[in-house]
Amino acid sequence: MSQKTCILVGAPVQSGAGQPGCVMGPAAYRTAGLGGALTSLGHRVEDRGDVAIAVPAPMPHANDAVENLAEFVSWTHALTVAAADASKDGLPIFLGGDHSLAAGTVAGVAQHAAALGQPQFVLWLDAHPDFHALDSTESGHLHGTPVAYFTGQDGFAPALDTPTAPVPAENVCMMGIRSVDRAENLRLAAAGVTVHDMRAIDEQGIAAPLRAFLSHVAAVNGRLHLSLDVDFLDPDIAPAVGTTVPGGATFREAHLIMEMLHDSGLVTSLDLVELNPFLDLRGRTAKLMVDLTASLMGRTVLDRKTRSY
Ligand code: 4U7
Ligand code: MN
Ligand code: MN
Ligand code: MN
Repeated sequence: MSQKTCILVGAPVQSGAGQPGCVMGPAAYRTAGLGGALTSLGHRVEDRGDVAIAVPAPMPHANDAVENLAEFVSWTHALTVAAADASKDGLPIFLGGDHSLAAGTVAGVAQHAAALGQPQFVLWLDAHPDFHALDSTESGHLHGTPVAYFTGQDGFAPALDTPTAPVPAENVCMMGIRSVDRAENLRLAAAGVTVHDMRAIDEQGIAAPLRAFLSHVAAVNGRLHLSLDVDFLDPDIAPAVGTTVPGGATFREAHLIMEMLHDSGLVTSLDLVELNPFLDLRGRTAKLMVDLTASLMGRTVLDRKTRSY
């Protein structure tokens, strides 16, 4: 097993969500034993603490629904820098925080990939595609926008410039999708994002589409960012999230994805997002997210050498 340096970066962002609680996410992951799980797998762990922003002056927007735009802009700037920086030193694990943080984390890791001359890919595990721009969101909750931002879509200026290294929309693979707004549907198709909705997973399973995506990433020597939204999982096993949608991934589907990702050796950065510990049941969602991270980082039931297939 290859030993990694895991860099924990807390991102206590909740300005992008519709209800408070995600601010407690980084503390919940530490409490659930994320660091210890990684060291017991033989990895080095460096915890950089939590990123912070200064309280910004309010920023109005022509779309009246938009909430907390100034906070979104500040977090995106701060996390882009933190992510580009942490990527130089190891495998960053961003402890969210709501999903608006991925605007910054993905922009930052993609900057690092560009500096290395490698293409950046993103595996987006979520009930939602998070493909709104500031002009199209109806809820105004900016955790519904990060993919549009880091793929360089229109609709963020002048609040935010296009990222310096936008991820090509064709390099984004989504799985678990089961709640898509009309504006997102139109723009996803136009942009060329690969979307495996739950209907496709019901029919094909998770392994075949994932294998196809991973072999493409490997063939072009890509770097792979994994963004894991708690609501990818079925709410029965992962209740601690503000935006539950029935019919999510099962316990084994989720672990199988992590196990296959581990075997691929391709993942170079990770977001753990949307955990709202205020909604959890005795820490079970936080612990499940830690266990999934452990599978991603090499935990197996059997020693590989004793496996018979
Ligand atoms: B999450 C939504 F309308 N699309 O824009 C919106 F369904 O990071 C949900 O994936 C966004 O949890 C969910 O508010 C953002 C809604
Ligand atoms: Mn919301
Ligand atoms: Mn999301
Ligand atoms: Mn979601």
